[in-house]
Amino acid sequence: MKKRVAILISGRGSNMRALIEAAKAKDYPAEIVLVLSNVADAGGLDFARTHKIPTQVIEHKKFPSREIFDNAVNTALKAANAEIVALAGFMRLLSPRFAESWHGRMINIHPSLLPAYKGLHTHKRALEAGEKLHGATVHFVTAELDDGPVILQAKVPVLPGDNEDALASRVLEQEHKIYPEALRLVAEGKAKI
Ligand code: NHR
Ligand code: GAR
Repeated sequence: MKKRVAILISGRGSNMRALIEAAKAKDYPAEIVLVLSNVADAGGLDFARTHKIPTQVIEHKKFPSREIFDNAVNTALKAANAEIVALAGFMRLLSPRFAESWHGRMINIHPSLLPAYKGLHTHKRALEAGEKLHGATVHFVTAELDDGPVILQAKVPVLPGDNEDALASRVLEQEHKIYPEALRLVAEGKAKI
């Protein structure tokens, strides 16, 4: 049986697209059953709709607190019978309670070589620090930001003359390779906490 996966997005959704494309393969161990966005006009929603994947918008700004927003997201995930949650450019911190209730079953892709550069603006900070090596990490999500066990990483060089955009697109290309691979490992039970 394929594992039922929900993807959470906030924007463009190129990593979501990579997961949807990978999941089309007959032998892929996961199926995408829901794409949920906290932003109503997230670009990724259109792609999901075109591919006949159920979508849902839950706007965080319509909720009085982070916890109440998280509860609404959790209710949607349960209604879709999701077994695994994949954050793909999802830009809202999740409350500890939510993170704990999906412990070992929620993963994220983060654009740095964790534990370096947790949080936001990773490419800018790596450039400012003069790093020679940068990359992306797929990790299990825990209550602590960008702190859960690492599943896969990809390294890319920082090249002379790089700006944020050039570096981001070099990293993104690798993200699209490692995220589907990492989800496969989790769905097969080969990567676990
Ligand atoms: N939630 C938990 N509990 N643990 C993690 O490791 C999480 C998480 C939620 C999202 C993705 C993460 C990233 O890979 C992620 C990991 C958003 C923020 C943030 O500060 C930080 C990290 C990540 C995602 N968001 C602001 C907030 O107040 C809003 C920023 C904005 O809207 O632009 O939630 O980088
Ligand atoms: C990706 O680079 C992802 O790693 C990063 O945002 C981009 C989303 O692109 N995620 C974060 O910074 C999480 N805070 P996408 O929407 O095209 O997948």
